[in-house]
Amino acid sequence: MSNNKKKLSLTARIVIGMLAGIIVGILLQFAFPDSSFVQTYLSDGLFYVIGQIFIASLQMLVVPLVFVSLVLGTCSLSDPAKLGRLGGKTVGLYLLTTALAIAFAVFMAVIFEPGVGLDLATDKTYQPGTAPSLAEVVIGLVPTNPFAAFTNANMLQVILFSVLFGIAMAFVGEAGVRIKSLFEDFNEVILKLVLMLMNIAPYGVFALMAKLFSETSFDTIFTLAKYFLLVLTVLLLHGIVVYSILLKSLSGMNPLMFLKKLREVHLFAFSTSSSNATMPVTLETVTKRLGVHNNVGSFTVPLGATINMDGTAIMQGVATVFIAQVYLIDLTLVDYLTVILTATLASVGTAGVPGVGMIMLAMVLSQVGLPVEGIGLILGVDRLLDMTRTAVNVTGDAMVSVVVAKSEGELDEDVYNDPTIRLTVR
Ligand code: DAS
Repeated sequence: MSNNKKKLSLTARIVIGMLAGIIVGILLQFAFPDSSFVQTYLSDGLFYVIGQIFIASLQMLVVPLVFVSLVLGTCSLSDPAKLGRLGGKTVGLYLLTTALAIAFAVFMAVIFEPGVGLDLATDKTYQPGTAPSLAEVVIGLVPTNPFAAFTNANMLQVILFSVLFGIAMAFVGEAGVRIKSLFEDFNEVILKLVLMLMNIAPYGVFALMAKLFSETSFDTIFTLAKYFLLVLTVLLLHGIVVYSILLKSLSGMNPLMFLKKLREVHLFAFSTSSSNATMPVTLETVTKRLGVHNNVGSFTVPLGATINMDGTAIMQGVATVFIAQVYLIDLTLVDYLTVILTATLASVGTAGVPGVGMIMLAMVLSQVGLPVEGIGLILGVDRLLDMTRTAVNVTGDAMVSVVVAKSEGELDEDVYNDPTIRLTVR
């Protein structure tokens, strides 16, 4: 064997891990149906443990990575006015794309009527969690105790504290320069840790997929096929077509190169169903492969993982219309506008973790007087949809990062257009 056997790329190894996990999961489900051994020792045993260790290892890095990169990014900004402009553009684009996403989803659900003619008795009652109100989100931005914010991974508070810390550092002269140099070294170590941990991704992805596909009841998917396929279609149209149009028209950058370089990010988001867990990979990709300077990416990516959830908004748009149709409730135009506004604002206050879309959906449904227990109808297929909508969520974060960086002259277009730049996971 030649000793320079080309090592499979990380993407290839993750894809292989994913496909193997799906095949093993399906085989276990059909070869050993209702097997307590498989459920106890594999689905809830080995696969669960490996999968959770993989996700935890990624989440372990989120708070230190966001703090260090955001402090560095903020203190490097030439003038604080630029920070205000950066924040305004970023938040504005995030809210705009989310509102666009859910309006598109509501329109498609009204046209294709996924819930019409379905007689779905709801035996599942759903006790939703509660998403915070907008006022609570705004008040909650300010950490009364930064250490508690770090301990609890309260990302909006971590982001605000990091930005303020970075701004202050820029005004303390020599001390700030010394601290910045320390943070630069710390940042290198954290990013190296991210790349090292990506080596376990194929195994973690295998375990997550094997568990999921050994438990997913495919008959639920067939019953809800129209709903499932409609959400999937709108997610793919928004994630590929709409984002490509927005990227090209707002930044002039090549959408194909963008989507090609986001492959690892998509695989992480798809397998973890968590924007937060994927964030280290998103940040590494946006800065190192798409050429977004760290003082932009370190702000837009963590913020996006928390407040930008276009994929989630799409699910909520279709689910709301679906549930109204199943319960034979006619929604008015004002109801639809309320759904669009509520879902857009609800996405601001919730972290990017698995299943958070369902919690926010309960809030959206109650705003328009729809039965919240209708969520029980779609829970069975939500996990598979969560994977895809998380991939759309993080794509939106990366797209806005490129657009904002380009508009601020903080995009290295040579890096963006260089197809050979990869994530070196050594
Ligand atoms: N899983 C969420 C995320 O991490 C999305 C969702 O639940 O809708 O973005």
